[in-house]
Order: sequence, then structure tokens, then C-alpha cells
Amino acid sequence: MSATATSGLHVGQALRRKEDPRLITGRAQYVDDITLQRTLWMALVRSPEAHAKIVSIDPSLALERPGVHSVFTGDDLGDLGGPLPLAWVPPGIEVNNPEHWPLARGAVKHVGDPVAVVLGEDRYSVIDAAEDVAAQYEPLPVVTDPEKALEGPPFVHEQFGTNQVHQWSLGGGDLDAGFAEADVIVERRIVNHRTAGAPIEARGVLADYRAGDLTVWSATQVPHFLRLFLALLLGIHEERVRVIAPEVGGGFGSKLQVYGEEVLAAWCSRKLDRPVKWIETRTENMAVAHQGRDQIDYVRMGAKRDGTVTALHVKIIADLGAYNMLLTPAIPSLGAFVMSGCYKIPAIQTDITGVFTNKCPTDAIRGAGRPEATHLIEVTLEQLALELGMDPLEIRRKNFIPKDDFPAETAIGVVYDSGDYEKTLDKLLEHVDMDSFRREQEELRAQGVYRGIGFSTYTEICGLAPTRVVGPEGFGNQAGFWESAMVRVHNTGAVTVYTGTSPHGQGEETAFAQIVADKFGVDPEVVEVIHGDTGTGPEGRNTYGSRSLAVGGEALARCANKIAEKAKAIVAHNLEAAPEDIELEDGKFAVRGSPDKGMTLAEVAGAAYLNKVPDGMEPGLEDTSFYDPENFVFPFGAHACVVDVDPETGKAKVVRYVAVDDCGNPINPMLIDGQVHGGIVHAIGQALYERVHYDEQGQLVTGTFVDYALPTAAEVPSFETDRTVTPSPVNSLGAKGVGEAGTIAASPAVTNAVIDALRPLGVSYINMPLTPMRVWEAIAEARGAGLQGGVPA
Ligand code: MCN
Repeated sequence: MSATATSGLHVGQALRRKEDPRLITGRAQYVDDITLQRTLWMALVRSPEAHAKIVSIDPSLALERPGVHSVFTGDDLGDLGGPLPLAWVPPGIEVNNPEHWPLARGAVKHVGDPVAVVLGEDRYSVIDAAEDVAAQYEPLPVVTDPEKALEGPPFVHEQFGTNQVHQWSLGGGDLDAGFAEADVIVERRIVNHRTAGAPIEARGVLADYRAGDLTVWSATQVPHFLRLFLALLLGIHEERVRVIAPEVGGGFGSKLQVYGEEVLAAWCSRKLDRPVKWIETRTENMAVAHQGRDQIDYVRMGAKRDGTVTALHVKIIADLGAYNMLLTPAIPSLGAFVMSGCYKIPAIQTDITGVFTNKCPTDAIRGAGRPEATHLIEVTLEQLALELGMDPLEIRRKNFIPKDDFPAETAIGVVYDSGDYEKTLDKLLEHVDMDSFRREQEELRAQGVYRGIGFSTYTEICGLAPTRVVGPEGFGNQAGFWESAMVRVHNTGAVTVYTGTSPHGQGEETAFAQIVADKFGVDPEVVEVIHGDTGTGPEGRNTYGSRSLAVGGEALARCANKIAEKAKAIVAHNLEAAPEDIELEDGKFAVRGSPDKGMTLAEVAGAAYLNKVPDGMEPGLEDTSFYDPENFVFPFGAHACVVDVDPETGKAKVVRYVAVDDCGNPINPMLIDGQVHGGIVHAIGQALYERVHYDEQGQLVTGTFVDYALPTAAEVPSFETDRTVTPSPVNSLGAKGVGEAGTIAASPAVTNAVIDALRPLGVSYINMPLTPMRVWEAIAEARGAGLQGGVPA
């Protein structure tokens, strides 16, 4: 597949999002906007205990409330086809996997674990009634610290006799030789704390089982997966289940899940022969929507005195919470695939240990394993530069994989498709003048202002597919990973595209319309993109892993190519020319050299539906494509963050942020900027503000947005973005993903900036989140210890 630039009349243009008018005028339809006659509302009775035996559940008081229809507990769900699914485990290892039911059976394992469901006529009375369900618990010992959890009892799941979920390693090259060769070895314990997805719209589901057919509207990223598992768990044929993801107010990975509430609503609807609706409260979302990150990383990086990295060894202790959900144990492994970062490191080893604790389970949150990897690589590399007295950019350049090495195989055997890391860094430095920054830094320090700059040069792995790598024969997923597209040209020349992806904020309705418009010579306005409905279009694998464009967009491009070929044949037939002489010019399929002699798409469609087609050709103008790529795609970039830290209060503020990203050929630069902005905010949030925190009793301390501090517009600067374009050879669009790039890149840039600001005060390392308290403590500790380059624990 050639990696040609694909910019055309529309591709490459900053077209405004087609989806925005309905969103900003309040005409979009979210699950909560959908109303069905005779709907029953659902509320969950949730455990206040982090770990306890369920002694009894008495619903009688709740059932006496007016309007309350039924209460069910785990024992009532005996006809479910199985527990909630774990679909992806790293290959070749044992994974301890406890049964995880939509309603707990016998014991609860984390605060918020549901034990009963209440159904009633009114949205609010079911919530009151849920409080009247008398559940009695016998508390059991709680474990929240993953390192202590590995040492022995108490166990989250007694039957395993351990809290270890799994161990999995990925390595390549001679690690011992690499460290033996090193003049310096830097070791850090890097904590990548737990965060929430925190979408604007919490979760919601409306299930309607009617005459053997189940229709479910859910705020989900993965309608096709949900359909499959609803069919399996409820014992309904898949073609009789339809899942619709209407407007979804953000997911950020937290809606890449098959949740117990979705299964429960469907089960209750069938049981009671009424539609059932559940809209999650923000407090529930913070407590029980799956969370992310939560790793302790023991990092060893060895290098020669000139800065050449010789070996990297990372031991990851991943706190997976109380259960395995859809992908839980696989998430940290995604980081292991790119543990080389954008560097040529001859020996690498990642050892992952998953651990059960009495907390909400973790799973994919934007970046899923790659932000953790990038953070530890980029922070450790700057620590190494400090140790060697080297410039943090010089050490990066020293180790970059050179552009002529691509496609480049890393020590662990992953092949990066294309890259030019020097170029993104050079471009970054066109925006950031380091000499004047260092001068300004000195001057400000003299005035008591501690300004710092931090960098992150990253690469990531995205475009989640190919089946050969992540499917059953590869990394152990039970599904094939490809994407589909169906394109239908109507009589009028309007086009409907059905994509198997399920965008929920990313803007593919616009980008996909741009791709098709250029293939057919029409305006993107006449191309409608339908997604998120299993009742229309072909099978799909949905949206996550920054895959929708590189896999779904390519499936669409291929499908459109097939139709364009057919169009050319039809035009040739009708204009008595040779098909190879037909080309798209000025909105027409025209005869080469005779631009007046041609047909518009509408005219081609008219001919196709009138069966004015060559002999043996079917009438009509539509087609379907499935695309399973040969490889992932590997976007990259260089980010710089400037912070001011107040040494009296410890408060760090981002005052400048510059991002140069390379996601191959851009389809729509405005969409790319939007994704990069959102991604960076996500990571600034983790670096400075956000933290899901449990106390030692497993009680969630950060259950609201008062305690869980999401950054707002007031906390972030206006971002400066730029791009380089290094096309991917993997797909014909030459495109890579960008949906997670900002999140993957930014947390080390912020962390390195704070450390750079505080160096004169003797602080050389701090773990996130760099809250005022933590920064202030680090400064106090460094001052107290008189440290110069000391490392607070
Ligand atoms: N794009 C482009 N040219 C490129 C690359 C991408 O124009 N070379 C455009 C695409 O057309 C698309 C957008 O950028 O409109 C993102 O595309 P892609 O990188 O393929 O990512 P996905 O659409 O698959 O989105 C998934 C990614 C993930 S994994 C999370 S999590 C995430 C994210 O996107 N969650 C989001 N961005 C989000 N944005 C919003 N508003 N809400 C979320 O929940």
C-alpha cells in the first residue's frame, strides 16, 4: 500500500463539524431524551462496604412504597447465561478471574457493588425506594494498597489464595548485557495514579423487550459488543437484539464496556414485559464506572556517559480493582508494546503484575496503558539527563530512532510504521526559543517566580486491529479486529455511509463525509454518516484505541473506491468510452481530455438504478467493505509545557503549552486540533489535579466533582498546536490516529516542567498528581534535608 498524500478538495480542509449544529442547538438526542410508553425506572441498591458478606436483603419496606413495582437480587438472576464478560487476556498465562455478576452474589467486593435492583413507575421514587431496601452486611477485611495486597491475606477473592490477578512479561534484547554496558543506571518508583473517565453525560440505558425482540439504547462506545454479549447472556439470537448508541456525551474509554446495568435493564424488561430505563447519577458514575491507570512502576534505565540508553527494565504493579471487566488485565500490556518510546533501546523488559484490591475495577481510559508507558519513559529520560548533566533535548536526539530506519523494529519486535522524530522536535523548537526561555527563567527566579519547562517526545500505538496481532492467534482477544463500511449512493446522488465505528465526540460524521466527497466529486453536505446502530449497516468493531479513522476510515475509502470503479464503468458504458479513460474532474466522472463529456454522481446513480449498466453488471450503486490492516499505526510528536510554581503554596499553573503532533495525513486539521486540545486537558488534569482516592477502608473519598478536580478553561492556557506530516504506509489514506495523542504525550511534559521549575530548590523528582500540597511538601522536604538533587519518596 503506498503512502501517498491524500489531500483533495475536501480532505485536508478544516471543515466545520457537521454534527455541531444539532449539538449546540439542543436538538441532539441522548438516552435520557428517549421516552417510551409504560417505562419502568430502575435504581440500584449499592454496597456501602468495600468488602463484606451479604447477610440478608429485605425489600419489604421498599415494596410498600407507592409506585414501586419489583425488587430483584442476585439470586433472582439464575437464568443469566453467565457472568459479565472478560474478553481480552494476555496470551499464554493464567488469569485469576472471579465471577462478576450484574448483582453481587454472596459478597460485595467494592463500594458501589450492586446487590439489588428496584423497579418502579417514577424516576425519583425508585431512588428513594432503593434506600429502603434493608441490606445487611458482615464486613470483611479490606485491602486497598496493591503492594500490600501482594504480600498476603486478606484476599479480595478468597478462592484464589492470592490477590495476584496475573503476571505477564514482554521483553527483547539482552537486558543483563545492556545494564552491564551502562555507566549510569537511574531507578525511580513512578506512581501513575488512578483517574476517572468523567464524561459529561454519565451512563444511561433504556431497554425494551417486545415480542422476542430486544432493543437497547445505551450511552456506549461499543454497541456491537454490547449486542453480542446481551444476546449471549440473555439467550436471545443476535439478530433479534438491536443496540443503538444515540448521542453519547463523551466516553473517554469509560464507555468501552459491557456493564451490569445494561444487562440488568434488558433482563428486567424481558421479565416485566415493560421498557426499563436507568440514568446514572454523577455520584454513581464516579464510584462504579470503570476507572483507569493506577500503576506503580519500578523503572531502571541504563545509559552510557554520552547519554546512549542501553537498557530499560520496568516492573509494573497494576491495581486492577475488584474484578476483571471487559479488557482489564490487558490494559497495562498495551503500554508494554511501546516501551521503547521513540528511542532505539537495545534491550527492554516489561514485567506486569495485576492485583486485586477492594476498589472499582480499572479498564481502558483514554490512552489505556500508553500514557502510563510514555509517562515513565519521558520522566525517567529527563531524570537520566539530570544525572548526566545533559540537556533533556540532547539526550532525546541522541536516542531517537533515525528516520531512515523506518519501518523500524524495536527490541520487543514491534514494527513502527513511519516516523521522523527529529522533525517534530525541530518544529517544536521553532515555537519555543530555548535560549530566550532559559534567560527568562533566570530573570524570573531572581524575582521569586519559579518557571520551568518540560518536554515529551512520544510515539504511540493505535488504529486498534489487526486480527493477526490482537485476535485469538495473537494477543489473545477472542474477536477479530477489522472495520467495516457500507456506502449507498441514492438516485439523487446523495450518499449514505454506514460505518462500523461508533464515534461519540470525535467528529467522524465530518471527516468521513470529506473522504467520500473527494472520492465521488460531491459536496460533504450530501454525505450522511450513520453510526452507532447495530440495526443498520454491517457488523462493526466500534470506537476506541484511536482506530476509527485509520481502520474505519480506510474501510470506507476502500468501499468508496469500489463504487467509484463501478461508476467509471457505468459512465464508460453510457458515453461509449473506455473505463480506463474515465476520471473524476470538477465534480464529474469525465472522459479524459473531454471534460465536458461526463456524468455527475447523481447521473451515474440514475443510470445505475435504471439498469443502464454494462452487460453482466448488477444495477444499483452501493457496496460494503471490511478492512483488516497489516499493522497498527504509530503517531508521534513533541510537546513542551511551561509552568509557574508558587513555592509558598506549591501551586503549579500551566502558562504555555506547545504541541507538535504527527498523525500522518490530516483529514481535517480542525478535528485534529480539537482532539489534541481535549487530550492535553485530560493529561494536565491527571498531572496536576485529578485523582481517584480511596481511604484505607476502601471508601471513595473523591466521589463528586468537588473532590475530584477536573481542570476547567480557567486552569489551562490557550494551546499552541502545529503538525508535521509523515504518512503511514499502512493504509491508503496515509493516516494515523490522534484521539489519544494529547493524553499520551502531556503528563510527562507537565511533570518534567514542574521538576525543572523546582530544581533550584533541590527537588529533583515528584510523583503525580502535583497538587499544591504534594509540591509544597516536596519543597519543604528538599529544603529541610538541604538536598541538592534529592529524591523525595
Ligand atoms: N483525524 C483526522 N486526521 C487524522 C487523524 C484523525 O482528521 N490523520 C480525525 C478523525 O477523522 C476523527 C478524529 O480525528 O474525527 C479522531 O480520530 P481517531 O484518532 O481515529 O480516533 P477515534 O475516532 O477512534 O476516537 C477514539 C479516541 C479515544 S480512544 C478516546 S478514549 C477519546 C477520543 O478519541 N474519547 C473521546 N477522543 C474523544 N473526543 C471526545 N469528544 N469524546 C471522547 O469520549
